[in-house]
Amino acid sequence: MKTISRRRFLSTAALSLAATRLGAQQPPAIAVTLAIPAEAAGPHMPEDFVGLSYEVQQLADPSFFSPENSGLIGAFKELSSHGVLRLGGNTSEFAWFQPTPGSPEPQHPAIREVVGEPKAQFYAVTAEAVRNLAGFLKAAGWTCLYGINMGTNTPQRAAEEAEFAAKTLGSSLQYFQIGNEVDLFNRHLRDPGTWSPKTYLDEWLALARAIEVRVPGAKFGMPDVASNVSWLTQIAEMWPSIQNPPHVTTLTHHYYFGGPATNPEVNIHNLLRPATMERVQKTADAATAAASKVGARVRMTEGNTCYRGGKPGVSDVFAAALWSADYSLLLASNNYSGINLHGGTGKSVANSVGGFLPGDVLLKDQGATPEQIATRPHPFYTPIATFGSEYTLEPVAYGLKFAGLLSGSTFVQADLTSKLQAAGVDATAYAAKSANGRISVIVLNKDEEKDVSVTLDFGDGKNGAVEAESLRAPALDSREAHIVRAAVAARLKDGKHTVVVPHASGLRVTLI
Ligand code: BDP
Repeated sequence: MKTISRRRFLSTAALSLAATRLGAQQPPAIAVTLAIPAEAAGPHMPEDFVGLSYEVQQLADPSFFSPENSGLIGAFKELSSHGVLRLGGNTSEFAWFQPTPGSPEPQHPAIREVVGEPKAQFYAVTAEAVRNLAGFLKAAGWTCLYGINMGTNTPQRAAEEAEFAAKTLGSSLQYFQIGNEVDLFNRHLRDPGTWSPKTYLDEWLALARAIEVRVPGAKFGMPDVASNVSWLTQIAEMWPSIQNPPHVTTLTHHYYFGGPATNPEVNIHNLLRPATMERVQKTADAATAAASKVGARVRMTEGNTCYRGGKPGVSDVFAAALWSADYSLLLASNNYSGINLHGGTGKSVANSVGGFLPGDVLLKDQGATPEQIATRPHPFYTPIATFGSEYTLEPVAYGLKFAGLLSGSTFVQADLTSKLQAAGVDATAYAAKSANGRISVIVLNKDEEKDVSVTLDFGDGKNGAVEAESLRAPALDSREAHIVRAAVAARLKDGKHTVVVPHASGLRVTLI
């Protein structure tokens, strides 16, 4: 499962930035018993929960998402046999649809240039790129959330593109997203004096209605805010006043733990500590309450560890795997329909944030050579990295894949995490039952030092065999991650099973 070559690993390990150094002396494992109820009455984690997010600008090269790009198709399949590709990002506001070769570029409105936001570099999304995307999705077995420009578009052009995308993508299209991070449009795309959830909704409705005319029954996800989830609440409040509202299946928001790379608060310790997920839980509470008002589900459609392209030593190391596993399962257990971790090529993401990646500046300031910098993925947070013609799964992708082991299962409602944390270990746990009735428990021990000995109590008289897989790496700051079959006792004893989950590792135990 290892995807990073030894040479690359050794050279990047020497560059490791994180302060995590594990002491030679290990404290004894903390013992915790978790009672696992047999009833699965919680949310269902969809089969296609796992997803990735890419910039629309990625479509400017029609050979990237193409049925010919077998390396990328292989990497997608390795991550998930049926995931969801979301196309959006800051660059989506500068795309214009070119239905036939040579059809003229439209007039674009003037926009303000702001540090950290993309420059007004307009580019064409051609019919060929959309056709290739359709072939790519079919080959990978993935579906797509198709992002349409809102920042610099017209209803007529949006509808023309949507019609072509709907016809070309067919059943591979889940829904349209119009506009990216609209809560930040006041920065560079709209008048900060008037921009609000209300003016957004009016504009969005004009675009969605135009699309509905040409794509009857079109489905939408919205509003794709960067972080201001109160927009979801306000939209849900306004929703009943809309006559014949367009079919919104999903309320969406983004999430980055912190940023940019130069921010010292973006470090492994802060990423993994319980307070990080407590804040995630608050957002989830607000978002799911809004979604239930409009009869939709929530999806986290773009996110990662560190905005503006990620941070070397945090975003591209094993800590990010434990973070993504935990983050994914926390949202799944809150009834999210899925998540899309952002990534892609260095160029597309650099363009999305104003032309360069702050993580590169950080590495240069720390004295890294160009060769050393080249051993890092670009962008630093990307789940699938491009090294030459090779596509490799990064640690953050392994965490997502590990969480995906519960896809298709229904959560058992038990507050396992608070039991672990009350015992003084920075660990979380989730239990779910698969369609064929098998119970799995995932324990994520994010603690930098403490091992935890977990006794899973499945109830008296419960009998059965056990199998397990672990998510691990030599250290939190390793540029690698592994999902491997773990050696555990094969059978339950009196309905109980005790496993040690070492610090900085994850374990899945399934009763078979
Ligand atoms: C989001 C944008 C995306 C960027 C990302 C980042 O939607 O285009 O690539 O942040 O800052 O705000 O890394």
